[in-house]
Amino acid sequence: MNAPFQENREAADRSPLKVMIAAPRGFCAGVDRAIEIVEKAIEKYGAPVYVRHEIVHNRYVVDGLKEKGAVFVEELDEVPSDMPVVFSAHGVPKSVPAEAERREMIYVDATCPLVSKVHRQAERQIEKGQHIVFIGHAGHPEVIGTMGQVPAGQMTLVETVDDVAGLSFTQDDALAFLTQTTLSVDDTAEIVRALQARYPQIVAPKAEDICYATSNRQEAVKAMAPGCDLVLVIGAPNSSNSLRLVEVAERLGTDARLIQRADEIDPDWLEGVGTVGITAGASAPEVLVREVVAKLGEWRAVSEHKVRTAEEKMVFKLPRQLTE
Ligand code: 10D
Ligand code: SF4
Repeated sequence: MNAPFQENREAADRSPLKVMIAAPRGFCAGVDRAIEIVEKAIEKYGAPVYVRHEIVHNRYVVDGLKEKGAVFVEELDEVPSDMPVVFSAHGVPKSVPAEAERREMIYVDATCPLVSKVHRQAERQIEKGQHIVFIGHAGHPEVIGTMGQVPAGQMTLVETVDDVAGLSFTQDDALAFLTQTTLSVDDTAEIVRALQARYPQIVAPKAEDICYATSNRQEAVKAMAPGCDLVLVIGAPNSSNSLRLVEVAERLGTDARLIQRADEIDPDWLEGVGTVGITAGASAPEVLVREVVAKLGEWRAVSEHKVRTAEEKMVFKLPRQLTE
């Protein structure tokens, strides 16, 4: 059989696959800004520029910046004092910039302004004498960063409704709550309800701490998943907002898989599947979405459809030290 004939036959055999693509998806304004900060820091100071923690939770992004001259480390003590360092978008405890100042280092803070907003609220609540109940996932860098804005013992972490039941505050205690920016909107609402039921005096944040990007991406999956047999979420296993997108789809009864790259898709997942939904976490670049669609197109006759639930126009300014 000659090669062109075989190609035509394979194309004819490929059964149709409807590919729904959620919007908004992928990069948020805080991630765009953080990546640009690293690029601009390399331009300004020259390579290498150190970055404390993955700038955002995405291996493709991190590898791309490594090629441009970024060196990723987990802790500041891994950075030589005469080298510039960028703090990741997730934020850092106060002790980190304090240590950089003590060592007279050049540092650039890429903490997302929406995470910094939560940091400032935490400071204000402590000034008012309120103990903070913080809703978040233990061990996540944003949680470590936010809890590190206040003196030890002044913020208590809760992860679940059960944790709220285990709190030993009374209704006479001055309490306030704050949250991580990348939580499940629905789970958080339940935890907040439990807190308010036990502690009616608890002070809520001025505005929702879960950010616009997190809630928009969850909303889009809610609109898309019920019409899909399978949802693919492009994101890393350590990406909180991406993991939440998998949960949203699963709770609607749709199978969902977290993948970092197209080569992780097992063709068996597509058995009996007529419609696949695709979304991407806030740290996953669009090029990876196109890679996934192209991979599906190798196996099936793909038709693409958008499911848009919101428009996003948010842009954050770069720190002045990189624009002057
Ligand atoms: O794990 P995550 O969702 O907090 O971070 P990721 O780097 O995946 O996405 C960007 C979100 C940030 C920096 C936290 F707001
Ligand atoms: Fe900022 Fe939200 Fe993006 Fe996090 S997910 S970097 S809080 S915009």
